[in-house]
Amino acid sequence: MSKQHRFPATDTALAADAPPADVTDGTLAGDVVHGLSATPKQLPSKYFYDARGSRLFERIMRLPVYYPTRVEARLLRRHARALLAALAPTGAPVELLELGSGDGRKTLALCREWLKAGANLSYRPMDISAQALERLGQRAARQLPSLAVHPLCGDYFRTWPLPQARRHQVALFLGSNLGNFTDAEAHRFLRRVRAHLRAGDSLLLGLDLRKDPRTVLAAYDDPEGVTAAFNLNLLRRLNRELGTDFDLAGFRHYATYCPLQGVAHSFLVSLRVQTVHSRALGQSFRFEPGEAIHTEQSQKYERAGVEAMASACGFALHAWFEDPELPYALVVCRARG
Ligand code: AVI
Repeated sequence: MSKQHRFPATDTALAADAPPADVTDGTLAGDVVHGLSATPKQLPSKYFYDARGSRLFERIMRLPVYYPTRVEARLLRRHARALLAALAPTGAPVELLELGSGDGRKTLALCREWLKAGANLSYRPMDISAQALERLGQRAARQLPSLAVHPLCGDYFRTWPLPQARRHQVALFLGSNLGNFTDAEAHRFLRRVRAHLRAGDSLLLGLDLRKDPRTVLAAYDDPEGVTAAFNLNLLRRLNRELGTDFDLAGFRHYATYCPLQGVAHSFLVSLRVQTVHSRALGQSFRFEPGEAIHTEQSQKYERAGVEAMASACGFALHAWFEDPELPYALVVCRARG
């Protein structure tokens, strides 16, 4: 699964005095020079998802301790019809736009239910991975031949199609992907989504909620070490693409969860003093023993905060579907006029 939406992973609390992440030119080289020269050091989580990283993320989603994927799929199954009623209340034909669809497995199951309920549906999965869209197209043709699927490959906001006169736009942003943004980035992202919708159109967000801190922490520190491999793969990628000489054995995955802020953080911690050199950048970076690179944040939400964020970005919170066992929410937002 590709993750074009991942902005550089900075955290306002961690890097209060660091310049905003978008001061870089947005390239891997620019982001790495900026991030490894900053205090504390940081690397954008969007770079997790090379081919190996995407495969590792697929494995994470199947881990027993990684509950978000499972719980979200359960909510989509349980509330498929109620979601349709909340997202498209007028019964008008629906243009379903999924931001970061990957191979669309969960969404196709939702589409099946909506078609059974008589919805007039057109599905536009958006992703930067042409491969994932290809797989999605094949799966859709096999499982739901009557569904009109129009994949869009590239940046969401560049490929977003013009709204069609009689179609209600329903945007999906699932997987608690919003949680990998800082607050400011999440607001900017939602405002951009709002700008592409008309008043009355809808947005469905899948958001992980605050819960027992031990449950959250376990999801980011699995005993099989898949999350550790996923995190360390970032350094492997830099070795390949920027000619760095990171010794992966010299760094360890470390995850934390702060129940006050509701944020899980992932780090790569240097186990000794070491200097890493990049051939491509012509630059070296020194690490002290115990020095951390911040690689990801995963925000866990609460309803009041989601309501305020939606409202600040031009949406009204319209419906909330929450799992009774493991707090996770499907949030229906309506674009305000
Ligand atoms: C993609 N994203 C929502 C995942 C998360 O939970 O933050 C990425 C992830 N990182 C470690 N495990 C999963």
